[in-house]
Amino acid sequence: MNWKNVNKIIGESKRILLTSHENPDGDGLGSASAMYYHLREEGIDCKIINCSDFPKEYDFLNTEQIFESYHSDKHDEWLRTCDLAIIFDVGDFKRLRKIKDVIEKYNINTMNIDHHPHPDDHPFTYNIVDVKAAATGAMIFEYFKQYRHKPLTKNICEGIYTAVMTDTGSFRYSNTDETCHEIAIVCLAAGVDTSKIYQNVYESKPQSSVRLLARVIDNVTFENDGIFAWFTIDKTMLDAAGATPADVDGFTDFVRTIKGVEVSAMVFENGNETCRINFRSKGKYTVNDVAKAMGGGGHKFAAGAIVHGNKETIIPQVVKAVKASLKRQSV
Ligand SMILES: [Mn+2]
Repeated sequence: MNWKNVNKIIGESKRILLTSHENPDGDGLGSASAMYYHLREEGIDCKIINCSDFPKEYDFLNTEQIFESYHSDKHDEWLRTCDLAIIFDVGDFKRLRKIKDVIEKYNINTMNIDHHPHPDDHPFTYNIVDVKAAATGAMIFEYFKQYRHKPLTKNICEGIYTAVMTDTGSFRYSNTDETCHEIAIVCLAAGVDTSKIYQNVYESKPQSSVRLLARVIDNVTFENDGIFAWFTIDKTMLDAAGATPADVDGFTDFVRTIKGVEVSAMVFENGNETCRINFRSKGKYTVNDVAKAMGGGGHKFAAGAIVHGNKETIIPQVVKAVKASLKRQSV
């Protein structure tokens, strides 16, 4: 990883936009806040501006109101004179939505820091990708280790810890490596309240989400002797539970925890002729090939796609594609 180059480019920039994908997760938000506090100390004018609203469960990262949601009236003047946009954890440039448009409009140089795979013909000025990293936050940690001359502050560590904790399912998933635990040690030493972060992220589920999960659990379908489990959610189920689309986060991970299940899938029909599909694997079978074939992408064991069509047409396609993929990988 060429962090020397990254450091040079950052050092030459005076005004830097930090951003992450729509509906940002702990990795995107934590990486951005860690970098924000670092750059602010370095005297660089920076802002975190995302295309989505800030998710409440991460409020502990936003005590200084450092996260902003994009509004052209409020931000265009500042963005017009940006030297650099650092993009965290994006997977696909399109997932920046309005931020992508404004980056293109003002011709801002882009630095993609990510652990998702990207094609060789990626659209970024600088593409810093490490698919082996458990989280984008672990890459930021590596950069600081090599090029930050002062110890990591508590603010910086809270971001990095959140990134690594959420992308490893609290240090449980198969991507959890030595670096993740090394990061945990450094963060604990810096005074991060790890249990507070855990409670904020994982023990603050809205009742609506749990009511929806109850309906999901009742409707899991098992295929291939229980190796593959899938479920569907539609607008009617969402409304009956008083839930929002954000409430489905983590459901596919949950179904994967069932004994014998190697691959889980969700088909979420959101009422507008599109379905969001999520795939999760315990680690024996890859799932990003299927996601990619459907126009999406992701990691080997956690991937997804957004597909046009209603659930009646999409479900058979998903089931068929996963079964074919399992068969291919079993030989
Ligand atoms: Mn990530």
